[in-house]
Amino acid sequence: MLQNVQRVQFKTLGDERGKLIVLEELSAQCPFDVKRVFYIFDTTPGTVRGKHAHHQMRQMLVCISGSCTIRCDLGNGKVTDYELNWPDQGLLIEGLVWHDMLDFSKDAVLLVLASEHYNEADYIRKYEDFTREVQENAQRNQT
Ligand code: T46
Repeated sequence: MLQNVQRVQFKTLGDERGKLIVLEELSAQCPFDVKRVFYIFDTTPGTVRGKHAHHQMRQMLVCISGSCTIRCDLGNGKVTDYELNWPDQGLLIEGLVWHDMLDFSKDAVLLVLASEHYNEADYIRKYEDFTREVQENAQRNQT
């Protein structure tokens, strides 16, 4: 498990009629104030999305249908792939994490709960800017 990335197992409610999962802001299921929800679906086969990090945004990713892989890179040589393939699995990404989304199944629907409204200024889209910020943070934390 990478620092800044956490798998979350959601509590499933349900009965003989089926299953139900509740994601509420500031709960154990989602520990931040949710300002935005978006979802990614009908992805072109073989495509890789993401390829960025965020300065501030916290997000919970849930593949509510099908499957996909989230590749998380901390910019210090630590890279981990997380497969999401069931609606009771969340991936909480906080802090500086370069993330790619890939290996989408045809039926994949990736739901994202976000802690901030959309703001392009929060994106780090160049990998070298990302590693520079990671190094600056590490130096700041040492002093
Ligand atoms: C992330 C991953 C997991 C908006 O106008 N508003 C929005 O809220 C979002 C999310 C996107 N857009 C526009 C910006 C682009 O012109 O939609 C277009 C596609 O966005 P993007 O290329 O950033 O999509 P992904 O799949 O690479 O990344 C998205 C989120 O943008 C990002 O925050 O962490 O999903």
